[in-house]
Amino acid sequence: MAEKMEFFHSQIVKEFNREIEKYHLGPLWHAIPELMPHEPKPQAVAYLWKWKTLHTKLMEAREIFTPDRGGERRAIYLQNPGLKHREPWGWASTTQTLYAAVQLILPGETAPSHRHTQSALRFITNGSGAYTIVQGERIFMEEGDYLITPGGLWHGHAHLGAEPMIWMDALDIPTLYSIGGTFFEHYPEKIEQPKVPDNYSSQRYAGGMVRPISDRYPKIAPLGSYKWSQTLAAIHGLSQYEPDPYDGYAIEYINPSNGKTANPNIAAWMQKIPKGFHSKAHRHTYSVIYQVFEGSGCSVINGVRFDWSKGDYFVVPNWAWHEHIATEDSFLFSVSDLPIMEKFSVQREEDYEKNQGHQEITDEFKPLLP
Ligand code: GTQ
Repeated sequence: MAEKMEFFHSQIVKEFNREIEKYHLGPLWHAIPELMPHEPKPQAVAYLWKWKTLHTKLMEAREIFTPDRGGERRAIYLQNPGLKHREPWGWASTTQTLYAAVQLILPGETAPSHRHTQSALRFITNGSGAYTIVQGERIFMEEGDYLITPGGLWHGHAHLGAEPMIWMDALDIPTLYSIGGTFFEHYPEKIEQPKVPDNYSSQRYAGGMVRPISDRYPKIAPLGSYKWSQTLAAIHGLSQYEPDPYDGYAIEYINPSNGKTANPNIAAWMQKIPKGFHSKAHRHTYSVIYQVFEGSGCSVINGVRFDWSKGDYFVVPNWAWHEHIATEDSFLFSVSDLPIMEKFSVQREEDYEKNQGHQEITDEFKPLLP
């Protein structure tokens, strides 16, 4: 070992490392521990954003940015402090692979139609009365609904209701950015016009897990929105039985024509953590962004306690130990890069075995200064 250290710190090695830099070359012997560690060393950090901050900043943005003036959406994204060094704009990375934002649309506003290679999803947290139009289908949005816009589909939004509406966006922006797969196009008109009846896909799938016979062969996004009433019914059905030790009563949104995740690159779950439930800790290679839809409690992430309540967002980075505790009946919406990890065959999970599956709490979360 000492011999190895001597080698790395010897003058001749250091000089050579510097010398080859001039030719845009790099020494593997120096880089390998950082590039290929024994297990994932996430650059994203565990973090939490309070609803009060998000709401205040969105309200301040009401006049700063309007879709009419800027031609885009009024969305503010959650920048992971550990990934800020990514240029430009921190790659808008909430985790290493995913972007999450809060979006505000006011009555009368229109967010123009566009399409891109990034997959998008929305989870409606506040208000109703706006629709999103995806490939000619107007889908009206209500609190608790989950909506998808897989890559390549036209989508725009307009608000016909009377109250401001806020939702969560999640996209695979950092992944597409890093693999060089970004394409983006504006729709020729401001917003696409309807081509099928309103809420067409959720009516076609009103029965839940039964599909129209014409959807026998897998289709991209045969169902554009998953209504809260159905999600809640599924959770109530589950919650008569034993909870999952790690996640309480959790369901995954799937594509009803092929059984896979609703959005090909991004998994989405809704979970109920009943009052008093304390989950066991585990870790996995996928990272998760949570939105606290209802309730309050805390999550312990790598020994640090993150207290959360309604409206907050928090991130569990990849390979981080985590467990949840609810002080009231709580509903957590979450998105993860599980399908990406599966595509690269790196999905792994590990139980926390010490101390009956519970971590020792060594600290509590405090926001980082910029
Ligand atoms: O609403 O279509 O937060 O295209 C980022 C990119 C939202 C959207 C975002 C988008 C959208």
